[in-house]
Amino acid sequence: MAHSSSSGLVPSSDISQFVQNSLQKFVPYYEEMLKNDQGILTQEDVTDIQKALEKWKLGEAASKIEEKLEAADKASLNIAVTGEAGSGKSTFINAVRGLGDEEEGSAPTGAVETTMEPIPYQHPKFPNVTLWDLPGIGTPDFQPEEYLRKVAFERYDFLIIISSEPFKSSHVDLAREIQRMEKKFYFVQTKTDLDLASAKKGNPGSYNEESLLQLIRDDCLESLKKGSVSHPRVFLISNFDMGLYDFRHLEDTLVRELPAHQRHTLRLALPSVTEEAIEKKKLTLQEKIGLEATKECLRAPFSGFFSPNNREELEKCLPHYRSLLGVDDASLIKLAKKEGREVQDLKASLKSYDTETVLKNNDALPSLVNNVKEKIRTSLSCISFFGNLLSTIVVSRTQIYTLQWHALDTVAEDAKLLLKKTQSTG
Ligand SMILES: Nc1nc2c(ncn2[C@@H]2O[C@H](COP(=O)(O)OP(=O)(O)OP(=O)(O)O)[C@@H](O)[C@H]2O)c(=O)[nH]1
Ligand SMILES: [Mg+2]
Repeated sequence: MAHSSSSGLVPSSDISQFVQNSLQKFVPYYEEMLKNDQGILTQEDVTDIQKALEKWKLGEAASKIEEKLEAADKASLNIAVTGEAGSGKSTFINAVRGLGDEEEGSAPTGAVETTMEPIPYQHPKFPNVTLWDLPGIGTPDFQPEEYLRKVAFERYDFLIIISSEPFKSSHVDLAREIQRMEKKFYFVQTKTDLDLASAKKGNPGSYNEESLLQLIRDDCLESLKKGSVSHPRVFLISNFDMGLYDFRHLEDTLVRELPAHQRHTLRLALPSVTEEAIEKKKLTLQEKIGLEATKECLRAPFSGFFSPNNREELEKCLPHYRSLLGVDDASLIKLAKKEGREVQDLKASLKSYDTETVLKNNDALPSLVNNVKEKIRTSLSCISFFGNLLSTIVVSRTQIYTLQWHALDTVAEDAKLLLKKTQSTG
């Protein structure tokens, strides 16, 4: 038995197995993702794709995936950063964009003439992501409603209210107004490094960082609740080292609370300041590789074969992943300068710059036809769904995706290594 298609005949047993495997793995994989507020598909999308697969409408399932991937790629984000003068708004914006305060395109910091207009700062790698440096709040005649109207609050996906000191009535009044306008907002207390340093100096014997941080958080929350802000979220950070304190929780909260199509962009746009952040970026990119693979495989039976060129593919995807994970040349030059080291010294131990070895390692992986399925299953059990695509006639297409997984793994390991190297000297 065979199904006919525009490009020829496809053995029905292959397609049948493919659809069965997809259904068996796709739904549980996304159930897990959705439970953790992750992924770029919504519950509705997953149901639509499932239904299409059950009805053997493979093209329809592929189109749905394509539509969602495109929406994720095109997603724009507008993030407002507000707070009192000198609280660290501009430094925060620079740090999130991965820029030092002195770098070209960075927001001016320190003693700056306050502007009355929001200033947009585009993310250097994600032009659709804009951070808006808002005029300072807290002047004696501060009117939250008028302020929000003037800064065009409806433009923003969410607002970050920054303070370097305990939150005051101006913060509370602003938050209540934002809440009334049904926008999301988060409180961020900067300069935590200074707070901790002075507490340590004052009380070196009884100093305990974790309990002090908890005390500051509790204090902040209490004063905000007293001001009738419902469910406030407070994050303590240092703009000088986003790898410390609560930045990672802020990052997770922001990503989790965004609509599915915007999560992917924000996760990738935030700086790779911890191993955890690198790992999460990797998972985001793996989901994308998996969905691309699924889409291609669903279409493959009707679009014929192609013969992938591994070297060409690597030369395309390695620089892309290096840029997304901060291991690209520009990032290395910046890092070397900051650390007072040579770029070559940083590069020497990185594997992703050696295309030949990446290629050789990929070739040395167990034979594609027989063992890639196993390899993917063991290296990433949560995405084993995608491994099952390999049991179909689409091996040649899948070869590219296997290579992308391998390239991404290599770059992520490099990013972690670089982080360790710079942390150990920092
Ligand atoms: N120690 C420490 N200093 C910080 C931190 N964030 C900002 N600063 C410093 O605080 C000063 C003010 O920071 P800015 O980012 O210019 O503050 P701003 O809110 O943009 O100020 P205006 O634009 O004048 O309203 C600068 O000297 C920064 O270097 C931080 O987390 N820790
Ligand atoms: Mg500023």
